[in-house]
Amino acid sequence: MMSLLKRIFLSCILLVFVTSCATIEKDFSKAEPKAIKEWQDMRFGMFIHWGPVSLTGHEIGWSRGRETSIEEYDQLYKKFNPTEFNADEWVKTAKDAGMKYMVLTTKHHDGFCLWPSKYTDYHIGNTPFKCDVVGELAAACKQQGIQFGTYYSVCDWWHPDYPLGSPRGKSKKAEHNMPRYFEYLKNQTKELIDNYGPLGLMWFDGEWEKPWTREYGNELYAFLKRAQPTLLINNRVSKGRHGMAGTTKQAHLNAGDFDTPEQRIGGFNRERSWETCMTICKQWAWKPKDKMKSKQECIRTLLQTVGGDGNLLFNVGPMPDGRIEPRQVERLKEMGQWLKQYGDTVYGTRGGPFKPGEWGASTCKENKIFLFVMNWPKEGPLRIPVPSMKVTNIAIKSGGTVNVNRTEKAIELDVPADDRNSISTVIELTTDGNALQIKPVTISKKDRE
Ligand code: FHN
Repeated sequence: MMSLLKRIFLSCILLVFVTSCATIEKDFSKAEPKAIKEWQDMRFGMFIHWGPVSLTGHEIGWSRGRETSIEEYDQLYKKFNPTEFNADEWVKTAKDAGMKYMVLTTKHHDGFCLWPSKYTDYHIGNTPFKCDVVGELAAACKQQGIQFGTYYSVCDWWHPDYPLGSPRGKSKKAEHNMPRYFEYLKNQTKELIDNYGPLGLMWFDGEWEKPWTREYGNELYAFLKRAQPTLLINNRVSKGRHGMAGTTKQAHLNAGDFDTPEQRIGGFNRERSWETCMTICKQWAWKPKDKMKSKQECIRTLLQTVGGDGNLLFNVGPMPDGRIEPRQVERLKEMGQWLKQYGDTVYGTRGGPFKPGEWGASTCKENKIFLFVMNWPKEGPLRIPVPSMKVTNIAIKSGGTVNVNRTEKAIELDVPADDRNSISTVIELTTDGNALQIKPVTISKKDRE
């Protein structure tokens, strides 16, 4: 009798253990659906890479021990006095661009903190400027209705406890203590939530180096989600990121709520949230006379990204005096003007059903499909495959006329040359159902010829 009871008791314990493991396993790719939906609907955010390194015009983190000696780099903060910094201005620039959220490098690979952290002296409070940049930006975002997020680098080439140093994380530090560094990292990230939260998202980076493990990443993810359940955390918190493609391998094992393709537009994917991060110039941090993307390239990058069902995190690198370069502000304003006219084709939409390609891209919302035609066939109309839902109306949103011819297999669209928009001709299809139900299709080259 006793052995039977004992067996039943033990099997109950085993069942509870297995279930709880399964539950813990399941949490890793879990973000609050409402938080992810609201973030996806925003579609467009500002990335900001800034710190004392802007005094040199070289790349943040990477130039430490390369273009700038480690000794010199680590003393830059003593000269950092960006008196033109105005958080309200930065947030206004983001809003004028049509951006709905912002992510600031609170600590990059160089270890310098843009907030007066109580866990280190290497922070903005010990510069001539003293101002709590993170705090002022968080407050300005709240006041102007922009969601605030923080970038935090897992690798820290300055901190004595993190095992690797500059240049490029190649040098080993004599004395290091990774468990103690992990505590420092947890304390700082919790400090960011406690002092400036609730945050929209926490954007981790620098996860690729050996000292960081999947276990650290998954523990950190769970720790921060307990601190703020609505927080979104990118896939670079753990070890699943596949290089610059930014996609997650083994999502059930690697924590992270969204993928992070870098300096490229991610592939069409409605199954897993993703966000392309890209520079408006070439360098992440400010560089004098850096090459800046044209208006057409900036807007098309946004449309190709949202057409693939992704968000775009578009980066500026403010100058050492605290201003965002006027020419970058102007470029962002041009994006905002386009979004003022066509924002309803971007915000709150989903990518597809016509997948992005050489021709252009498309988005959809309820019974509307928006086509962004960027390259017309050399001759004849653009042929789009007849979607698996009736198209009840076709109209051009970007002015002029659109000539429509329907065949059994295709809807042929043609717009007179004078009515074609050099950035994107916008055409609206109305369907007799929810366009999101239409199976995504590719517009192949032969469709276009
Ligand atoms: O090394 C960083 C780089 O400086 C920059 O912060 C980008 C932004 O996504 N991330 C890393 C490179 O993948």
